[in-house]
Amino acid sequence: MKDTDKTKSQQLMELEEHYGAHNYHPLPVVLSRGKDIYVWDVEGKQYFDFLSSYSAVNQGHCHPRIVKVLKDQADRLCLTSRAFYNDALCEYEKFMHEYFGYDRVLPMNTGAEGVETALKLARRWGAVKKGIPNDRIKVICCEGNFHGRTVTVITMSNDPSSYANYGPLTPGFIRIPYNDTEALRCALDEHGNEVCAFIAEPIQGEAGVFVPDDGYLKTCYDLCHQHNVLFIADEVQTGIARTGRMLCSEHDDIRPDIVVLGKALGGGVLPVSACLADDEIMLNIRPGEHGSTFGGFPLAARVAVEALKVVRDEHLVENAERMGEIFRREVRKIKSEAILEVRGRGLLNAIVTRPVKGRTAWDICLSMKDKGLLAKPTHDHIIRFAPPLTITEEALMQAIAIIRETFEEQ
Ligand code: IF1
Repeated sequence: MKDTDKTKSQQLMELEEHYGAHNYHPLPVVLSRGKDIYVWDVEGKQYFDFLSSYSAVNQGHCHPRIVKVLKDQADRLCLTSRAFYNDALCEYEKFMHEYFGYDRVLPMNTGAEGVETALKLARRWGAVKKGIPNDRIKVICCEGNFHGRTVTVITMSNDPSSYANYGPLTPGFIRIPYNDTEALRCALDEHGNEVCAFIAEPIQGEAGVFVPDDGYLKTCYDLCHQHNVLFIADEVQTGIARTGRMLCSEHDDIRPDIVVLGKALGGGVLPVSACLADDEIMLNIRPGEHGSTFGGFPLAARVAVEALKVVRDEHLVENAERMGEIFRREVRKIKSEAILEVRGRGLLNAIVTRPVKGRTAWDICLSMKDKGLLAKPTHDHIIRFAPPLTITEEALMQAIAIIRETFEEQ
């Protein structure tokens, strides 16, 4: 086909095919604009964004307050490194202390860096505070986890597409079933003296929005503290109001020893991540023992403060809770053999599907795309639905109509 016969989208997708690494298989849509809950492709077609860049766009695309702060700071001071102080980071650190109630924040950039930082904070605490011999320190993690894609982090994964054929992995991890408190109890009874931390997602996102039993996190938290083990909550995807609480851990009324934040902390415009912890954990890493060129840089510091102010000022926690209840109530009414289960909390939801007449979750997502809604399957048969938390009930009902039409057109 001659280029002149191809759409702009087709021409652009071919560029990625020829010049980009093939580490993704995107849905065949080329986006060029975003505003609040909507994105537009290069042909000008409008879509509901029901992925929110995996919960990094909780405040909506190109939020005017966040973009303004980004632009203003970009005209003033972008980057200093941590070799010097700057007026943005100091104020961000105080803001994070007051907003989340932890003594301190350690600023990083990506979620994986945040998780790596949490592991280093926990291992360091295990060595210097708990007195675990350095080469014996263990971390307990959960089957079905997704914590990022660095080599140590993929060591925790039991998904071969995450860890296979990347050479030797990192020692010091014990993996147990998720949502199984007896498995944690046994692991702690056997290895507790050498365990510095237990790490878990309060809801497993990539596993397909796997919501654990009520009380699971609380029981794990109590078991950890009975064995002098830190509880690390990976809130990169579930945090920042996504599940109808500022932190998903709040559903079980626990205060994790280390919280990892990412994604929406950057307001959908920059990679911003962070670890929150109190002095007893945070101050074991001394100057020069951990860091990052961009971690907490002035742009990120200002954007993150505004991103969190928007969550508070626009009551996104409450909206996520209320819209999520409407989503699950309405989608559960859809009559389709393809729907096995509808699950989630707040506006982190998923439909577990089964093929009917050979129609896969991917086919369903392609059909929703044609009708103006973007979502993507995880693990082949589970479709995640996670719109920006700014969505109104009217827009939600329009989106649900697309989902209903797509499933009922079987
Ligand atoms: C991809 C999904 C995957 C995360 C949790 C840490 C990180 C993530 C709970 C790392 C990142 C992203 C990564 C992206 C797709 C998406 C994802 F779970 F959200 F669907 F992969 F599993 N902890 N999740 O969810 O944060 O380093 O990416 O900033 O890698 O394909 P990051």
